[in-house]
Amino acid sequence: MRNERVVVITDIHGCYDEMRQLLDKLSFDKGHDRLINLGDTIDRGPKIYEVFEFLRDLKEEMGERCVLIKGNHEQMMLDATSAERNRRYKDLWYMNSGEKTVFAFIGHKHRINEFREWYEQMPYYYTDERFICVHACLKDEDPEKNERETLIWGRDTDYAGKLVLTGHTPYRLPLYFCGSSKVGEIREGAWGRLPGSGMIALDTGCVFGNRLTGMVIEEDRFKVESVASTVMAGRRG
Ligand SMILES: [Mn+2]
Repeated sequence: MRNERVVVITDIHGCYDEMRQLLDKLSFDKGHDRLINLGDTIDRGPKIYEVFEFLRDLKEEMGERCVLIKGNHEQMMLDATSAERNRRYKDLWYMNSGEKTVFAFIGHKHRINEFREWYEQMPYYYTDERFICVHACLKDEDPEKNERETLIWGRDTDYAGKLVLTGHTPYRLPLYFCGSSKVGEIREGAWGRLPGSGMIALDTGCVFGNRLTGMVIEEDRFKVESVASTVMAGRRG
């Protein structure tokens, strides 16, 4: 759709209040905009269940205009709660704050296992004419030509293919990478022209006490905004 605004958020990790504040700051309109979340909705933060409920209801209302991409944390949860219940997967998830998610759901009289299918349906990437969205990174600009590990866990920054929007690796500020030598900070609150190639990294470590950052795209222009975290600084990883 030609005039559809695209709103991109990432790495919410249970930071419900900051997510709501950021969506307001980006003038998010669920009746008309497209919302893309780049994954990692669960684990670590204070209001994991509230984030789930909010995004589930939005997806219900918005349908295809709400794109919820899978991050490594959703993947770890799905692996840990699958029928095989592999001990190694459970250990990996719990080492990455999985218990916090388990207890957040129990605190609301639910088990996260009830919603496995909802999380399972999340795609690994989303492609638009202008950009690609993925949780962690791409090596090849064709998402299908990447290993799943790259899509959800990768930390490469030397990508120079078609523009990709990512989260996963927290930086102090939103950054633009292109190839092995180019890196620059993205200034907030100002409209800029959408680059054709490279990588825009939007995770600014809200759950670690820094900021939650999002982006709005209109035609070939974009703007980045952020809100302060209310989480006390903690362990990184
Ligand atoms: Mn991640």
